[in-house]
Amino acid sequence: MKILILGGNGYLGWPTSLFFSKQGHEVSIVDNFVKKKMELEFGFKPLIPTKTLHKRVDCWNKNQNNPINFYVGDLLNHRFIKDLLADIRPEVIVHYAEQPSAPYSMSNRERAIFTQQNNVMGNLNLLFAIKKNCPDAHLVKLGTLGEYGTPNIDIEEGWLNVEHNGRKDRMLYPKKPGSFYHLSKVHDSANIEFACRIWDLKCTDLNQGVVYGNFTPEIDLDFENLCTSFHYDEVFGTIINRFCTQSVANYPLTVYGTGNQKRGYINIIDTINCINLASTNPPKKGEFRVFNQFTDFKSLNEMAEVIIKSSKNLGIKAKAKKIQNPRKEMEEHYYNPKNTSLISLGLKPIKFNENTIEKDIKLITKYKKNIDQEYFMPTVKWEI
Ligand code: USQ
Repeated sequence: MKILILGGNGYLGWPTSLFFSKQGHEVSIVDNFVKKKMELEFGFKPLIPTKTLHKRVDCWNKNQNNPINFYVGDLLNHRFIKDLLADIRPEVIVHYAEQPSAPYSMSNRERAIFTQQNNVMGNLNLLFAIKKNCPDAHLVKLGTLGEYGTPNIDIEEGWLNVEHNGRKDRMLYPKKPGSFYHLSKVHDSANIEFACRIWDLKCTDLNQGVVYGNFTPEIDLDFENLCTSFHYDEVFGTIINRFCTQSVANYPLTVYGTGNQKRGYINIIDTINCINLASTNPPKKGEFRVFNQFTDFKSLNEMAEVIIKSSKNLGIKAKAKKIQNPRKEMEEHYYNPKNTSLISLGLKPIKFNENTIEKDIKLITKYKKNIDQEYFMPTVKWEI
């Protein structure tokens, strides 16, 4: 397949590109490096030093016989993406190129607006470019499980059968997201569903849970030269990656509020397996297909427990500490999201447990001297 990875320099985009190249597909990457600027705004650095995209692509292309191409460009530049799609004519477009952080979007007005402009407008430009230059391409879009929020009913995969006053219809599942970032993905989903319905495009919207992990089989071929960006700070670091890093630093795991919030999780290797399953099993023309992409769901306290046990097995004495929740979110709630679609396509989930997390903790330990404890306590608050 000809695959275009948008946001191919990111935590997920880079390992996804390596995976597809290794499988023999023709891979092109696009990135505008805006994440670097966002990191610099806060002064945060990833834990593990990464080579520039140029160096990583060079290293990969020298050692593999299936080169990756890369382009520097911004989805906000409609002409750029339109011309690129005309040149490449991809069959699959994996879209990761969005501002990915909830705290970033909640830190001030400018960043809330940047998040929605960047994500929603970039995605719209992409939809127009697909319609014009490759209407048969399959758009695989990274959405988020957080689009649904924590409703008091079961969470279906994107759609809900509704009966109202004796009549029935299939509607987009009602959304109750928890940040301007999560909202940007809700807006994307609505725009994509509309484009599928009106223009006959085809899309898989992947409502993904919180990702954890710092290696994939392809990265492991040459970790030092190929590793991906791993954050543990309060803005870009996700919960499991933060907890594992805190444990290595002998810093109490920062559980926000009661810790009874439940979230869906997925290992970085399974993210890529899911993208692969979606890409190789495309929907039909005009279909807006939604998969919930997580393998496990747990409360933050349960998750902290697993990390504490795993750390103990490695001789690290970790503990959790409940701190005031900087976010406005439900801490006691019903949670039952479905995830049967990807499993029925063949996903064999990596279970989140003491053993799987051990390798992550060991790897973090190798970079212990880079940990900056000032990144741990949250300063971004939902109530400004
Ligand atoms: N949390 C803590 N302690 C911390 C950091 C976070 O208790 O030190 C809590 C948060 O309050 C929240 C949960 O952990 O209840 C998850 O927070 P997170 O920062 O790991 O995840 P979130 O902000 O929801 O966003 C992340 C990714 C985002 C993705 C989303 C999937 O940054 O790109 O869309 O996970 S989901 O959470 O399912 O919406």
